[in-house]
Amino acid sequence: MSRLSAQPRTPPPLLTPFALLGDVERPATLTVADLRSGWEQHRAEVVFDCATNGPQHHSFEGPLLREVVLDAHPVFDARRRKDRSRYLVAVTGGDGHHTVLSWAEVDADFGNAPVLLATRMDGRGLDGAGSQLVVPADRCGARYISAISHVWVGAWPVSVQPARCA
Ligand SMILES: Nc1nc2c(c(=O)[nH]1)N[C@H]1C(S)=C(S)[C@@H](COP(=O)(O)O)O[C@H]1N2
Ligand SMILES: [Mo]
Repeated sequence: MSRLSAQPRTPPPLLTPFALLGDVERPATLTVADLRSGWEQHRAEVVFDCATNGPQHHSFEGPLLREVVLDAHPVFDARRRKDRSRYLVAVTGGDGHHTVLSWAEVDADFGNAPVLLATRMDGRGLDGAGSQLVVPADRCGARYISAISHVWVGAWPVSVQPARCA
């Protein structure tokens, strides 16, 4: 038996990437490793309430959602606040659970919320599980989408039809 085949085999870690898509010039497929190496990592110590399990305390690390989304070049006019304020960010988990944020919640000129795409939870890498959305100011845990599969960015499709009275 060769030395190589005698080595214990550790299977390569499963990677769970997500798709960053929508009204962006540069759609991307990003793994947790990409999120860790491509952007500054921020830390958040959070407590959120879960209806089934009670309060959860966690420490998360990862890039800011807005920095990752900006690098995909959303098609808004970056210089115009009013234009940026029309956009939404929808985040979906592998099980279909999803949530919507307004772009303005995370935009530094508006809500400036330090929402993260986590790469680590409580010191453990999320490479296998997939990234998790971290919304530090939320009291409830429902927007902490785990195993993220899609991040969609786009404008609310406003109908400019005049409202009609019945
Ligand atoms: N993908 C996915 N993420 C999810 C959920 C879910 O059902 N699917 N539940 C949310 C809810 S309601 C809570 S409270 C937090 C924490 O839930 P847990 O403690 O069951 O992990 O995860 C959130 N993230
Ligand atoms: Mo929850």
